[in-house]
Amino acid sequence: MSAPAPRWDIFCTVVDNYGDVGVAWRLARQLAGEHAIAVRLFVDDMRALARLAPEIDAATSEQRARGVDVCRWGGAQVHLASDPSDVVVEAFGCGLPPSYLGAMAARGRPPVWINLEYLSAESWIEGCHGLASRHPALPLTRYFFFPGFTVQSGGLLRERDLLPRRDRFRAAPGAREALWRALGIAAPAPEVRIVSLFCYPNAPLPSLLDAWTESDPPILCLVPEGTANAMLARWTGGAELHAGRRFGRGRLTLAAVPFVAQDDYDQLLWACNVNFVRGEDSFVRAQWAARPLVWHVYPQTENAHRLKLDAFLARYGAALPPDPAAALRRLSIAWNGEGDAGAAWQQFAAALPALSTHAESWTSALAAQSDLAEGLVKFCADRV
Ligand code: TRH
Repeated sequence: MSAPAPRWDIFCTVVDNYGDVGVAWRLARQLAGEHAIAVRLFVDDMRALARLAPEIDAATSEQRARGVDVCRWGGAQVHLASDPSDVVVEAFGCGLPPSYLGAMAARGRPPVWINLEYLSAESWIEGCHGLASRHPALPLTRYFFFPGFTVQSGGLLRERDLLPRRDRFRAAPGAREALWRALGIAAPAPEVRIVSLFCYPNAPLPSLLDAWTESDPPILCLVPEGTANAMLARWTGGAELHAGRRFGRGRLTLAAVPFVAQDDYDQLLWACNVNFVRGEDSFVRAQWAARPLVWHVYPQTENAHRLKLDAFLARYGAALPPDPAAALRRLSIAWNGEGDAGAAWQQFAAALPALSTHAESWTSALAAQSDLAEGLVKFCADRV
C-alpha cells in the first residue's frame, strides 16, 4: 500500500492588492498539481482570490478548485482547530489562529511550520533562508523560507510547464490574435511597440505618457482595468478607461484591458515587448516572460523599497553592458519616484535591443535553478 499523500495547509490574509493571495494560490495549485499534495488554502478574502481565479465562487466558504480545497478563513475555524496538516505554510507572517497553533502543538509529531517571506534580491536573505525559530510557549518550530534569485535562497515560483507553454504560445499561429480578441482589442500593426502597464497609483505616469506620445515606433499601452485610474483620467482629460476603451494622443494609444485570470495575465506578458509590473508576483511573471521589464516596487516606509530595487538592479544588471544597465537603472529609479521618467524612457528605448537579449539569458539562468515549490517540498520532506 502506498503512503497517503502528504497534507499541507496554507494560510493567507489579503493585506491589500493581489500579491499575497496571488502567490498563495499559485503555490497551492502547484503543490496539488505537480507534487500530489493534498492542499487546503485558507484565505480571509475570497473576492480577491476570485479576481485572479474566476473558477472560485466568492460567495462559497468551502470549495475545491484546481485540486485545492479552498476555505474562507473564519468560517472554517472549528474544523481547522481539530485537524492541522503535516506542513503548515503561513504566507508572509499572516499569523495563525491560536486554536490552530494549540492543535499543531498537540499533534504527536508537530507539523513543519513555514513562514513564507516576501521576495527580495538582497543578499542578507541568503543568511536567513531556512533559519528556525522556537515558539516562546509551545513546542513548535517555525522555519523562515525566503524566495529569491539565487540557489542559496528559496527560488521563485515557476510551474514545470510554464516556459514550454510560453514558447508554444509564441510559436502558435494565431495565438496572439486570439489573445487580442479575448482582451477586446484590435490586433496591433507589426511595427507597433506593445507595452503592458501594471503599477501603483503613485507612479510618475504623466511624464512617461507624454514621452510615449512622441515615440517612434508608435506605442500601444495595455492597461489592466483599475490600474492608476485617477492619474490616467487626469492625463486623458477625463476619459474613463474601462476595458475595451481606447484613448489616442500623438503616437500613443492607451487601451484598457480587463483584469484577467492569472494564467491569461501570463499570456499578456508574453505578447508584449516591454512589461511594467509591480509588487511581487507580476514582477516574477514578467521575468519568466523574458522581455525587458520595469518594476514598480510596493511602496514601504524608510525607503525599504528603494533598497529592494537597488538590490534587484545590481543582480539583474550585473551581466549587462554599461549603457543598457545605466538605461534600465535610470528608468527604474525614475519610475519609483526619483527622476524624470519621460527622459529616462528615451535612453531605455535606445537600449531595448540589448535589454531584450539580456532578458532571455537572465530567464534561462533563473530557470536552471529549482523552483520555489520544488525547493519547499524538499525542505519540508527533510523535516517532517
Ligand atoms: O497586487 P500587488 O500590488 O500585490 C502586492 C505585492 O505582492 C506586495 O509585495 C505586497 O506586499 C502587497 O501586495 C500586499 O502586485 P503583485 O504582487 O504583482 O500581484 C498581482 C497579482 O495579480 C498577480 O498574481 C498577478 C495577478 N493579475 C492577474 O491575475 N490578472 C491581471 O490582469 C493582473 C494585472 C494581475
